[in-house]
Amino acid sequence: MGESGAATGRVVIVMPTYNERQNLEGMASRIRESVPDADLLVVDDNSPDGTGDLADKLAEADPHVHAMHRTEKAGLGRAYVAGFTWALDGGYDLIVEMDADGSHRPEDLPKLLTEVTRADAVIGSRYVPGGTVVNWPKSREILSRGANLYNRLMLGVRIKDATGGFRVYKAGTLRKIDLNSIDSAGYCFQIDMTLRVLQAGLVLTEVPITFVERELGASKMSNAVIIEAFTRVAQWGITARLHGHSAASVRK
Ligand SMILES: Nc1nc2c(ncn2[C@@H]2O[C@H](COP(=O)(O)OP(=O)(O)OP(=O)(O)O)[C@@H](O)[C@H]2O)c(=O)[nH]1
Ligand SMILES: [Mg+2]
Repeated sequence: MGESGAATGRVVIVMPTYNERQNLEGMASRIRESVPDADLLVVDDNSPDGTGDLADKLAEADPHVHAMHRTEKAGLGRAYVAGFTWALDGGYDLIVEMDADGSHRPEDLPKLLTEVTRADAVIGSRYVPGGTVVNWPKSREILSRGANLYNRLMLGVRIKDATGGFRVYKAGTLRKIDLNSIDSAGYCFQIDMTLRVLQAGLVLTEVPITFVERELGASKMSNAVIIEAFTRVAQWGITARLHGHSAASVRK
């Protein structure tokens, strides 16, 4: 990241998309401006709105942009595992997770990439001092804050925003995690990854971000996604307690 003065090494931003045609081009150009040396991998699940075709066009026009096409909507977790595997095979040093809907601001990338020099992974956090959420209805904020409180109580994680999806992982961090055993489809994937990093005894830090509610396109949040997270967190939490420790403690 010569220009930004942030971390060194090859950086790739992995961005899962499903029906994000209205958001993708603007996000791609903001990313290219904010971190000019970084690459962007769009992981599209055959979006009916043509997001995948647009990703191909952007990739043709710019060697820093890559498009991966998957056959059907299988959840953001599976898209990320495919993208991470591609990134590790490609020899990238830093792998970024980022939504395509504008909630994660590309202008915050240099800050996250600087922070990861002091950690094994970094979460862009809405809930540490200085973090904010813009344009959320109260009900949405209550759901997110409630989910994070539930995670802390159930799992024993001290992380304030374990569901946050704006992150940077060092390649070595992802190599220590068995990506193929991950079976969380929705935002539960973020909690799953948080636990796996902590269980590996790695350093996971949070930096404040401003999270902006999407202005274009539709949210993929659903009851099924909420229920997946709720039941899995309960399973992880209770199983660990039965073994006499918290789910977030280091595996011996
Ligand atoms: N490839 C792929 N991407 C997905 C899938 N589901 C969601 N995404 C992408 O993952 C990112 C986050 O999805 P959102 O719809 O914004 O869901 P969210 O951020 O959890 O929920 P909101 O707070 O309501 O926006 C976006 O870039 C989506 O396009 C999926 O099944 N496959
Ligand atoms: Mg979103």
